[in-house]
Amino acid sequence: MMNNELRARLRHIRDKVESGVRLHMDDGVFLYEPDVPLQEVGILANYVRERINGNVGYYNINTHLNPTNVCVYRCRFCAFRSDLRDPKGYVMTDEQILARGREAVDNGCTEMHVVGGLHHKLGYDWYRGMIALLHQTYPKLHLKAWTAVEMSWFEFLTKRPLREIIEDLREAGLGSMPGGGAEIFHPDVRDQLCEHKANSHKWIEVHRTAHEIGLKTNCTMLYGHVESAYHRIDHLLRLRELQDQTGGFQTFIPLAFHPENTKLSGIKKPSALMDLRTLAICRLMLDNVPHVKAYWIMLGIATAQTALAYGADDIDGTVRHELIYHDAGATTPELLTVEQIKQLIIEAGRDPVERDTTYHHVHRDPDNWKEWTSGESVDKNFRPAITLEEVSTLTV
Ligand code: V47
Repeated sequence: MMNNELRARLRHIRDKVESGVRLHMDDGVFLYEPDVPLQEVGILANYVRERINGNVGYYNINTHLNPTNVCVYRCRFCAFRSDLRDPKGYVMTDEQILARGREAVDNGCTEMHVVGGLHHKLGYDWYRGMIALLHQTYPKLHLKAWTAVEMSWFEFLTKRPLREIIEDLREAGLGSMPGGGAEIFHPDVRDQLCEHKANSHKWIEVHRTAHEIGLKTNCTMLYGHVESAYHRIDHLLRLRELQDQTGGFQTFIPLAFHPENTKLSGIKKPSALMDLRTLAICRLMLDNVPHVKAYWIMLGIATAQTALAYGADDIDGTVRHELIYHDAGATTPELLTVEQIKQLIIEAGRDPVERDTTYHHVHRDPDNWKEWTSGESVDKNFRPAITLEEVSTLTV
């Protein structure tokens, strides 16, 4: 039951959301209180989601490539990584990588999501070479590749400035960057999860640099492990601040922790209710990011469908060869057909729209489905929320 004080605070937040006014740290932490009904948070997030994205549910046709799982870091939440001499460790050959590209193109994919481990013995040229090889062979396939953690590793390997490295990768064929490696920025939590890898300042610096040279990127948050509501909102506010400055994030993906086969396997996986609440709060706090993705691989299909009414407007893609979540116990399929993904969006009451990686409409040739072109941006009318200070300067 909500008491009067809770009701009044929620009404205040509702007023702000309905007037397009920005929420603050305290608002976000408050919305995580278990006494605040999930449905109320969901209704607010859905209001924002429909204001920004109408009734559309976006998807893409994509594949994953994890060229190596060998990694110098030992992040406690990761079930995918391998030590150098572990029998589980692998490094893909050029032939295997090209075969994945061929399979992607033959199946109508517009995007390949490329991330992996930071291999002890492989140099920057191996990582760059793979992008060049894929791009030269399959120039239409968008390469969304290398997280900020990998970019920071390349900086360490090459001793070159970040900007130069990202420009060099773009020249080789990099199309955009995924949002991984963000985890939770606050050092109290980050130091418990992955103390050695790129810290929050480095993650932000990499994305800022990418945005400055005109490369779009995504952003994520890994939740449901050792963090509190405060740490989650702090994370979102750091992303929001960068987005205010650059506008380079296109979508945010909240990632629910999957504990199986990790060093944190004693922790219980977040419930569907926590997944929906987190998604909704993220939609409300990140008022300047046009899209929020309910990644079906990680949430499961039923929760991803429900999430389309709790703030999400995108459910990622058909996906092939996903390993990071499946190694950590995900029981979702590794692939949905285009018909299945469209059907699950329709069942959720939304209109399915295929988009490319940078959120342009995809038009397919009706006589040859694998042939496609990108059309106009889906975000041409996007306007972020405004601050209370800005409201006071508006003339009526
Ligand atoms: O950074 C790793 C997370 C991320 C586990 O940009 C785990 O479009 C839960 O970033 N349980 C990689 N999460 C995945 C990622 C992503 C996924 C889909 C789309 C996009 C995009 C980006 O996965 C890692 C980490 O935060 N992760 N292990 C685990 N056991």
